[in-house]
Amino acid sequence: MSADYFASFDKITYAGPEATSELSYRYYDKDRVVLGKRMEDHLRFAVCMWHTFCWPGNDIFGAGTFQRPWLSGPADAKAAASKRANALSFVEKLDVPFYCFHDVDVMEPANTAAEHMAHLADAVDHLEELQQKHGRKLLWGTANLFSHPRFAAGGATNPDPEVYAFGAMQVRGALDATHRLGGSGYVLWGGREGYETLLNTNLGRELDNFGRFLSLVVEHKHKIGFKGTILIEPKPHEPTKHQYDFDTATVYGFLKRYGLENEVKVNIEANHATLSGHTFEHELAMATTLGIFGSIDANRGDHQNGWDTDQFPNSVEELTLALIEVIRAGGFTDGGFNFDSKVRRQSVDAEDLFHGHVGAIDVVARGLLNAAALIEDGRLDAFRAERYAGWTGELGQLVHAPATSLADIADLAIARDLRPAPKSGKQERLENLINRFI
Ligand code: XUL
Ligand code: CO
Repeated sequence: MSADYFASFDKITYAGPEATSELSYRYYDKDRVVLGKRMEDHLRFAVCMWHTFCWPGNDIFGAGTFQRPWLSGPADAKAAASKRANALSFVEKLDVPFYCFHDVDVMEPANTAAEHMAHLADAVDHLEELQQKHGRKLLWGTANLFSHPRFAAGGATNPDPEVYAFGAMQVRGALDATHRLGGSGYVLWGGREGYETLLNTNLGRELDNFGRFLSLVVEHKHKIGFKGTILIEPKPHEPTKHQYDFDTATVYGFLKRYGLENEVKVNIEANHATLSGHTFEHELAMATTLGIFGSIDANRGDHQNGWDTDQFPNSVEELTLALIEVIRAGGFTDGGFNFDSKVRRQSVDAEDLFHGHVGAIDVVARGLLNAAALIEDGRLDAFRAERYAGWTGELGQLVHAPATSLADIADLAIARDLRPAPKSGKQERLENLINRFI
């Protein structure tokens, strides 16, 4: 087995919609300018370490199915280095700019806090070299406070302050590493920050501990001069039954309560959005409206399954609707599209990793082109503006005038004998309009 697992693959290039090769981009043309910005700068694609390089293809009924050389031997320093080298080589082959990692994804496993810091430091030295060698960058880093048995009852919401302190050590290490590697952001996904049963849970204590944890992370970020964004990734449940970061609106309430709404933004994952009973575009629109839109984990769920299947995105419609919201948000500042997606357990070939990513990159790029065309067409935005036009008129202004009371508005409705007629929301017309651009 060659040291470079991806040696037999060529770099993926743009070949247009009529391309004959299955491993070419048909829509992602990184230098093409869309709405005044290069596609690469709009979309800021990232490959994730965990699903693509760390997951062996196991599930709860069976062992790993993937033959990745760095996963087949003992989990030692050599295996960790091979994994990192192959990961960065893969990102270069895809010709996308970024990757993302958890501390434990990139380092040799550790048994103690001191060993954790030492092994992470080795990994960061190597990643720094690899970033140079392959010309790739870090979109965001994070710490895994959910896999090790010590975190079964949470990290920042664990009833035991010693586990909290261990988690703080990991986050300090991962944030410092992200800063040193020039990362654009730092993510906290609280997979086990929640509870299983109220019978053993002190909700108020856990929320206060979690708020304190996040405040300490923000304080540390400023102390070390990290200019990137701190991001919370909402998810309603799985693995925990009730997760505190349920969705964007819940996270906003939490940030407000602890005075962090101007310091922390959200990393929105498509499959988490649908698990919380929302659409992907709802979560994006809510984050933009609340001023906390940061970054995206791109993937999709399965219409029949109620769990986080993390499949590669492949719906042009879903991505078109999502990209409309990203454009309305003014695009990313330091966020990007991280593929928090994994190939299926039967997709055992190295080539499957390319098919997954190439298709997903193209579907997002197509979403961008469609959304830009819809916005340039203007009919969608014009209808929405027209629907709310009354609010720029006399009555709308009166409602918002500070001196106006509820009684004033009620009296006006009586005095003017208001008999407002229902108006069509034109949903079917707008749905048809979207479909004409897909
Ligand atoms: C889990 C998930 C994580 C975070 C990073 O559902 O999305 O991979 O993105 O911890
Ligand atoms: Co994610």
